[in-house]
Amino acid sequence: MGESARNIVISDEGVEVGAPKTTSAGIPGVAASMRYAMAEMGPQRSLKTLLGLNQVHGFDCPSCAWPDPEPGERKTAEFCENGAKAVAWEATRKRVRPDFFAVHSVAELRALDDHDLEHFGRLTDPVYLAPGATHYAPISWDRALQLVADRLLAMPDPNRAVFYTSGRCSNEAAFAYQLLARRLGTNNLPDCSNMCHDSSGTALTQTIGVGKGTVTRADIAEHADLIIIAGQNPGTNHPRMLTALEEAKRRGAKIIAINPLPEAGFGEFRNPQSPRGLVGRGTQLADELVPVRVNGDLALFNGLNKILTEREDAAPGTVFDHDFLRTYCDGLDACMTAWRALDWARIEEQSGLTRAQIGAIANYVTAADSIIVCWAMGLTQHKNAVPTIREITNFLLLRGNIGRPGAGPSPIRGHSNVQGDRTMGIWERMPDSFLDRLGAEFSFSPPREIGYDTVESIRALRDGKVDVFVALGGNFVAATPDTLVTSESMANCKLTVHVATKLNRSHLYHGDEALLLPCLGRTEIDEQATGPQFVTVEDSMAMVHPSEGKLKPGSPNMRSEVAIVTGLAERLFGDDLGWSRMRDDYRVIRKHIEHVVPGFHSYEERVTQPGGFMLPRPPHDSRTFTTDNGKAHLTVNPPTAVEVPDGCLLLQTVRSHDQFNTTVYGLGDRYRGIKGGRRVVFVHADDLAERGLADGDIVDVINDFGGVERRARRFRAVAYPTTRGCVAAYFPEANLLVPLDSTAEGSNTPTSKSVIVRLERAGGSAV
Ligand SMILES: Nc1nc2c(c(=O)[nH]1)N[C@H]1C(S)=C(S)[C@@H](COP(=O)(O)OP(=O)(O)OC[C@H]3O[C@@H](n4cnc5c(=O)[nH]c(N)nc54)[C@H](O)[C@@H]3O)O[C@H]1N2
Ligand SMILES: Nc1nc2c(c(=O)[nH]1)N[C@H]1C(S)=C(S)[C@@H](COP(=O)(O)OP(=O)(O)OC[C@H]3O[C@@H](n4cnc5c(=O)[nH]c(N)nc54)[C@H](O)[C@@H]3O)O[C@H]1N2
Ligand SMILES: [Mo]
Repeated sequence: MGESARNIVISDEGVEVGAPKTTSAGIPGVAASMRYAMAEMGPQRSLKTLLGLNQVHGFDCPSCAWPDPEPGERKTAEFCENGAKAVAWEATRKRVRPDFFAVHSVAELRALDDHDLEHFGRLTDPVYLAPGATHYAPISWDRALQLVADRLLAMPDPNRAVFYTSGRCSNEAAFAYQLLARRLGTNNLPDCSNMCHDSSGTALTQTIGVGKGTVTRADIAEHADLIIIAGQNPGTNHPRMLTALEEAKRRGAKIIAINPLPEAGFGEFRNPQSPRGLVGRGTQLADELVPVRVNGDLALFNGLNKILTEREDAAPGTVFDHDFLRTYCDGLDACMTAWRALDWARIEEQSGLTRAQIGAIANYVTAADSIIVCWAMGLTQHKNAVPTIREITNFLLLRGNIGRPGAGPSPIRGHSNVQGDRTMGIWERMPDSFLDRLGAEFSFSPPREIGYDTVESIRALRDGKVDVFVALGGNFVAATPDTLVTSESMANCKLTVHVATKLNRSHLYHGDEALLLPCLGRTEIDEQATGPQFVTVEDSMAMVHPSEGKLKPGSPNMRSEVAIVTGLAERLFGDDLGWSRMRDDYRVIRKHIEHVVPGFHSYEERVTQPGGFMLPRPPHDSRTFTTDNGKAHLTVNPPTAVEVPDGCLLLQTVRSHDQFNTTVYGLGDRYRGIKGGRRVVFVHADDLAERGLADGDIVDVINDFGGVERRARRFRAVAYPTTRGCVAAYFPEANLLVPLDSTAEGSNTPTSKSVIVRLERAGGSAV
């Protein structure tokens, strides 16, 4: 559809709807990032900040986990539109000082939306909400940390504390934080990963022995013949990936996007880093856009593997890599038997695709020597997410697409250091080998009982089993499912504590007492007793590198995450594990990491080399599979799909182009043609018509899981080219529809991409 084909319509709710875009980046992208930077930071600060972004001696972008190019190949402006927004958002000159809280009560702030809350600016000083108080009030760091320690020590059982982490914190802060929790005696370390790539970690560990992807940026840009991108919207969420895809296209690689939405990032890409991209024609990225039904990927990959099996049966030795399968894998026979027996009618129904459409993908597959499959939340947030990703592993193993250039599984991570936080031990179920080494390094006995993940934490909060809730970043209340349940449950705590850069909804749903502790962000200089410190992070491709802020801290009273965590630990335990030395000199923490975490030998030396170093990933490095028997496992994953009752639709919750998770930069979604509002639901025109609805109608979106009505009110229906029967709305506005008790089997990730809903015309009559 051309951009002028649909008139701009302003709905009752103030949303303007235009046509979805078919091109990405280019001048509009540059203009959008500059507008943000100037508004938040002004000209000089913008220049200084943006030019330090993702450079060898600069700081790591706080946005996504996409890797940087090799040191010599980085551009002066090595950032994307959305990275620039993330940086501007953090480096803003706006401040939330204690007098702000004197004026605005918690109740008053609750009435504001997520965009407004963060827009007030950076938190500057610790503030405390006393029992029964209506306003946060200033408190000294000393009293604040002592109060947290007192409440933690007063608990009858360490498991009555929950320590949440969001994926932005550094390796050093994460390591100190998990050490504090375990020294206290609990593994209650839920994190954003529980809602994100846990299904990937689970499936990959089961099949190839390591819960991470096995490819590098160069594999995508320089080596792969075919790149399949399933359930990921890189144009918005990993924009620098488009540059790597462009490089791949220009040397002749093929790209297939599997997605119920025709995302702009798969169309023509105008690279903002090259003159050609700014003025001339761009590069068409996707060769095929496969409009899968939401949650249809397990059926789709089963169908694909079935076709490959049939072609192998017809001409033995021509399709599968038998040498590889014999040497490195087991489970092939059972899989082939299962694939041969599959029924096409069922695959077509579940995937929403015809046999011919899946056959067309198979043609690309057999023509490609090396294949990478990339994926993100479109695959991980479903009930059958783990088997879906196992089936993708099957698909790759069949043709030996792992552990060689240009081939392998590539879960594309979300938060910039979410992968590193896991490596550092932020996990409710770290293996005994890690706990043994941690105990030996610090001469204590870490707890062994599995802790709460995110969903279990909410249940425990709801059931009154948590006294103290601490969050190192993130926005627990807004990011998690069943918002109404979660927000109410927080009131069951005695104390809630948030270490944060900016005000958000979670700070307003609190326990009997609450604390907000303002921390430094990535962009800022972190000065400790031994001088300025850098921190380290791990990207999606397991590259570990330093990050060093360049800006003067936003307030003299902000502290680094490491200083806050170690400061709390000292008040809890005295200086028993050398907490003060860790705070004074982060090299001390890195030395401990070197002793405890595999792959970090000579950490200090290697991480300060330009570009950092790559962590070992045995399948990538040497086709070694650290499973129970040393083989990569092919597994039988019978196709399943969510059954949608008559009249209902399957809702997926997505990110707009103008947000980072619950951080809402602006009320638009340029690529999908939305301006000035976020309460929209994207529905196929025929699905609207079938319900007697039309584009522009205002509807309630309702989920009835477990016999409980969850109603998201007054969304503007947008007629959109999504797959029939599938609808989309934005996260976090739609989170109140995501049932807490609907989670992925094997990973317990909330099923944020398969919510069964019905639409009702707002104000009453059912449709
Ligand atoms: N600018 C920006 N960057 C970000 C983030 C952000 O919010 N803003 N968030 C970060 C984080 S934490 C993460 S985890 C990543 C998320 O990155 P993405 O996973 O790209 O994020 P989503 O917006 O959830 O997009 C999901 C995509 O999957 C598709 N999809 C939905 N259901 C299905 C399905 O059943 N099958 C298939 N094949 N596709 C489906 C949707 O149409 C959409 O294109 O991005 C990271 N980067
Ligand atoms: N319905 C639905 N729900 C989802 C998803 C979905 O696709 N659909 N996606 C899920 C996914 S993939 C994820 S990762 C989670 C995200 O869940 P979270 O990680 O909990 O949420 P964020 O929105 O990323 O957190 C934003 C807050 O982090 C704080 N912050 C920012 N920078 C820093 C910093 O440097 N240090 C500290 N201490 N704090 C900082 C700010 O106060 C900001 O308000 O949400 C999940 N929820
Ligand atoms: Mo994520």
